Amino acid sequence: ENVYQKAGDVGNRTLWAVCVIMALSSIAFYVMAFRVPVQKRLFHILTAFITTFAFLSYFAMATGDGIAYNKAKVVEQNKHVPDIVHYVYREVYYARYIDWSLTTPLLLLDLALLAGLGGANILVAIVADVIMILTGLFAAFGDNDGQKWGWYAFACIAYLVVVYQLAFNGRAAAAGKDGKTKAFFGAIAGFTLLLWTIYPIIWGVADGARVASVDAEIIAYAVLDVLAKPVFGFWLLFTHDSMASTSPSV
Ligand code: RET
Repeated sequence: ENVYQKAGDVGNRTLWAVCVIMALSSIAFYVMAFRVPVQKRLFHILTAFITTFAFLSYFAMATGDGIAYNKAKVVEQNKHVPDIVHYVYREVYYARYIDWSLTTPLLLLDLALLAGLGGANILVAIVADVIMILTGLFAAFGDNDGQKWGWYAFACIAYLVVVYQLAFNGRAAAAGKDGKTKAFFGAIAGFTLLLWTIYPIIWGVADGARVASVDAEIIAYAVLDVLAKPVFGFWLLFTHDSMASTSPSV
């Protein structure tokens, strides 16, 4: 017998709730962008785009777009009877990966500009990040364990490159800035790394091992997404607005 793992009412309502949160925070960020001097506006625009992409992705998922099934073969072995083969179909919300492939580079750019990270390091961080998301997408559609966890392993290696760029090169770059910027970069980059590290764990128990239900997966990502985008954004913009001069020279 085939088994289907899909979202229920709780999952769907959660998707709608996050869709509304992303829409409202995008509006707030665009309004804030108009109110700051143009030299400070780059952070506001970046951050507003991040929640705009997330809004579009949540609208897709809440209305049933950007979702596909991944089929996995499950073989039950039993000593005395022939093997029983059945298939488990689980929803994969691929709209997330489209969102993440655009928004995680923008989030990194926010942090890189805050720290004053150099061009080569920014490029390495962003390319590694895109590799992480795209290999994660292939992992989500892998149809056997070797393929699924193989892609997952590549994604994790790419993630370590991102961590290295932020934690070492980012911090080194920020050390050359004024005390307030330095301390703020330490706090917001630490917050980011903590949150981002939870994503592969959720993936592992949801899409990976399929122990978590689709509703639980939706709720977990919803909490993380709200912290990683709107909460991160308000924190960054309010702090940045109150600083004398940390605007990037672009
Ligand atoms: C995947 C699975 C493969 C292994 C790794 C992953 C990392 C994902 C991350 C996502 C961050 C998303 C954010 C979204 C904002 O709303 C693709 C889950 C390492 C770090 C910050």
